[in-house]
Amino acid sequence: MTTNPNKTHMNIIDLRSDTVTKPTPAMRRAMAEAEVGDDVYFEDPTVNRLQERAAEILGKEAALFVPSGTMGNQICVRLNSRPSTEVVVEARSHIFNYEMGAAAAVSGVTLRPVAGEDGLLTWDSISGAIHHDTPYHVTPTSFVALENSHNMAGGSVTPTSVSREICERAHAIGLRVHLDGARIFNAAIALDTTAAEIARPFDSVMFCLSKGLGAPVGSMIAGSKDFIREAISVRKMFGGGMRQVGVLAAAGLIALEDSPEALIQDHANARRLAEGLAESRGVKIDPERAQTNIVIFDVAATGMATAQFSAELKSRGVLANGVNAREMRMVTHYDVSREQIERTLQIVREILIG
Ligand code: TLP
Repeated sequence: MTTNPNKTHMNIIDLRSDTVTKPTPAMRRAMAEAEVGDDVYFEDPTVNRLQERAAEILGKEAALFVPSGTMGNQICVRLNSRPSTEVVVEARSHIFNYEMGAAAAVSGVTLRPVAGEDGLLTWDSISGAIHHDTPYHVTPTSFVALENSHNMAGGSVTPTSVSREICERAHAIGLRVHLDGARIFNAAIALDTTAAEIARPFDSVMFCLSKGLGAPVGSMIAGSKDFIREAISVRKMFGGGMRQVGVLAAAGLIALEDSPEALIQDHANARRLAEGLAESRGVKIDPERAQTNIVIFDVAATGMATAQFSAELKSRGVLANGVNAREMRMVTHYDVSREQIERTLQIVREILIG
């Protein structure tokens, strides 16, 4: 990847999310020069290329460019379910907590959360929550959704053997399985495997171009040809049919080719951050749990709630949010350097001493 000018001009250290990354110079050039057409007529060559490449990388028959991860997940919820059924999800998952109740509002389904240790679901932990062959008055399960890496469980990863077992056992009773793989490339690095290997047993997969991969906008969904054909209609219904959107797909193509490898550095930075935080007075975190680019740590023993901790950081030029009253989240990404990680740790120490 080329040198990133975004980094050098920033005084603010923005650890709120990997969604804050700005497009690289190569992305901006590709966007300016993108060949475009009306994508609702399937005439945007750059979008078509992005979709083909995403399908290839994920090892699926087809893929579709969508405006956001939320829309991607919700198109999959719609297609994998029918109204008056339940979807089994992890208790801290994005679909359950951060998609504005969309599954109920737009697909007429309820969500059945199951809490997994470190966000990890196993067949044993979910099988009791699955309603299959139950009396008619029990809400039937339509499908299962996993999240890998798991955002609010601190970027934890589900081993491929565990997700494979869930998919196999679910398929055996006629249930589909969706993967919210917003950060599937981070998961692939942590698991020392490929995104295709993670995606293989799933019926539908969503991943984001606009998080660690650094594209300004967009996510992809991938699955069988039939699934994606139907997804095109649902995307249109949700208002996600876009026109000369090759200008965005061009950045997405660069993100797909150039960025996955650079995530290794984000993971090393997250681990360093977690180790430094573990040595800070009153902060609770097991650095071993920082498996990818997300660091969640407990500040309750510092005597500060997260709102105050965030405010103290902000007044010293570091942006990070609380996920609740006691846990903070810091996310490493392309626009944060190792020096900025060290500076963040120094600032945390200052706050805790002061
Ligand atoms: N995550 C955002 C916030 O919404 C929490 C973030 O800053 O991490 N799945 C997962 C696992 C996600 O983390 C996110 C975004 C999405 C789906 C939704 O993607 P967008 O924001 O593109 O709708």
